[in-house]
Amino acid sequence: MKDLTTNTPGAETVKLKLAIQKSGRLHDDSIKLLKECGIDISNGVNKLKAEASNFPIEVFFLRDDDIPQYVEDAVADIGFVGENVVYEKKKKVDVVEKLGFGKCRLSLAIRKGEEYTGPQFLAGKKIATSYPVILGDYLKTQGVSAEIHEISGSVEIAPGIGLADAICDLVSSGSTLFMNGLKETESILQSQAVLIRYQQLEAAKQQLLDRLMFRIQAVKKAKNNKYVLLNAPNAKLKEIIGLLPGMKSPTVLPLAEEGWSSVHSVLNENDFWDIIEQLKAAGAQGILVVPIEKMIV
Ligand code: PRT
Ligand code: ZN
Repeated sequence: MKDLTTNTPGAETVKLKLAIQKSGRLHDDSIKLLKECGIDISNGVNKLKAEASNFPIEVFFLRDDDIPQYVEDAVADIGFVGENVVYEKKKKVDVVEKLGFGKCRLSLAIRKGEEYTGPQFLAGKKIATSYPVILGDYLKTQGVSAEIHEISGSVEIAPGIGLADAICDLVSSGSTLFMNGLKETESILQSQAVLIRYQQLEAAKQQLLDRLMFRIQAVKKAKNNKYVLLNAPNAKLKEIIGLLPGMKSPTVLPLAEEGWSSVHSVLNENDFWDIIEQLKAAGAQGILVVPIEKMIV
């Protein structure tokens, strides 16, 4: 296949334009992900834009709310932004990949002392939110008619100052709700940072995006897996190997001590503890668990 990203002398260099949050909750993790993908950003004097020294990518620093619009308009080719913002803005962009950070949920909450009787509780009530579109869609699907009061910040104080009966806001630990005397009643959207793409991306840029996606997926896979080394008595080897999934099959090496082998494998974070317990019970010893930096399968 012809490499469309190789630039001929004199021709303009093809670069992927990526929009990330300028400052806020997603900024550091966005930079960290790029770094884990081997992309170094030198954010020099010009804080609006930065170039990568070792990958054809240009990074724009923007407010998260503006990122979907910039990507729809092809001012940026791709962006890292919360799903909550993507679904609220309803711009024409493709959601390509969940990035595994910025996790939160968009929830409804009411005063702690009140008894929640289901979505109908909200009928005729005033709900304060920065997410009128997502909330409006939710109320519609529930067949509930309520008044949506849009505010841009400090939504959680609205019931306390008599501005609203309920709120619909992002929650992660729940402590903001708790501190404001509120309780979560329904979670209407699970959200995390995603990679979005301009819908008519040209071939040369898509090829760059494919290279970036290859790296992002390797980083994500590595985070979800652990490398495990253990010692097994040969008599138990078959049983122990049977417990291990591995990338293909586990590596088995003889130990210096007669009758023992060293077994190496990769375990998924989700069933990690279950399998470790079973391995111990089956006679495995000296179990070492090592983080994986990149995983290419
Ligand atoms: O300046 P800019 O417009 O770019 O930033 P912003 O102030 O709009 O956004 P920012 O940085 O606060 O959040 C950016 C993104 O982070 C959001 O769009 C979400 O996708 C994601 N995210 C993850 C969160 C939270 N967790 C979160 N907890 N965004 C906001 N919060 C707020 C929430 O609004 C509430 O005030 O944190 C409070 C609740 O947190 P807990 O832990 O007390 O429950
Ligand atoms: Zn914002």
